[in-house]
Amino acid sequence: MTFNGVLDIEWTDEQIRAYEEDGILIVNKLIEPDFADTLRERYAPIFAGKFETGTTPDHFPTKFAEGDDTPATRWMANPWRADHTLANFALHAGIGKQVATLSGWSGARLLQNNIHWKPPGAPELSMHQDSSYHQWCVPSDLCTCWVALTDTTADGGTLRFVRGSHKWPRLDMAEYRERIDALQQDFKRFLDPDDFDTFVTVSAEFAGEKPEIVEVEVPKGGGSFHHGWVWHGSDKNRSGRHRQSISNHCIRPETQFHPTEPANAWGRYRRFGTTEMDEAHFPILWRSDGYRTPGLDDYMRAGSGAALAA
Ligand SMILES: O=C(O)CCC(=O)C(=O)O
Repeated sequence: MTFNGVLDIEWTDEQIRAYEEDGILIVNKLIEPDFADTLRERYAPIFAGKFETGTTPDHFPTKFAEGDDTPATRWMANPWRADHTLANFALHAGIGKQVATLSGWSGARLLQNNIHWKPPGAPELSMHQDSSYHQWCVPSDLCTCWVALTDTTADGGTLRFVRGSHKWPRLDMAEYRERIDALQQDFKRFLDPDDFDTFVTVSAEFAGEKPEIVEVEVPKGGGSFHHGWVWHGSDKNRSGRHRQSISNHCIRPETQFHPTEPANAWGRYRRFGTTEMDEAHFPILWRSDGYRTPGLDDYMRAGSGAALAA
């Protein structure tokens, strides 16, 4: 049995239809507010480089001392490798089930877990499409569950979407490749862009569409789901409040490595002689037939996670 701070949600037909149509679904409560507080309390030490397990997260561009309020966006990928408490969100079967049942998949595998922290004054985060960075996955279908760990408002730099943009015609792969290369070389450009809307403007013109922006304004513990091709990002935090969030990018359980497309940083987890994904790095959180990567619950219950076990 694992910590039960994640809600067990049965989606209505209307919610599933809305997600298909808009590529987004906003929900006022996905996890318990107490659980949101517990997760948020881990942010100051982990961004200061204190790793409970001794393992470094996969991407950790900048360290910030505890108490440092510099108005810069803090981000890291796969902090679950470093922290048992954060693993209680990242590896939770309930998050996998929410994603899979909303997307119409047989289950959900974790591709990448992110944490973001935008202190007052933190800049915009470039609008982007998650799937564009993961063309090395076959299939490259993505769904992200994003949860606010503080109450969010439009002036507080919350997550924002372009409704229905997953259905827009897409730019060619060379454009995406250019963006990925730029991202690899310079995270700052992504976390503090000159114009965070550039890509959406270009993409909307190409599609002949007028972007309809939707801001995720929810109480802490609420959040959203978005399709991998939905344009999203966040505006500057113009409020006097900190804004923290956690998200899981998920893929279908049967996803494999593309045989030739470079997998960027994720290529280090590719095994020799096979395109299969290793569950130690891309665990299956939930599958409708009851399968779940063995050992996840033990990992969630270890260390600081023991305090969360029900
Ligand atoms: O929380 C944010 O500002 C951005 C989240 C996001 O884009 C993501 O996790 O993909």
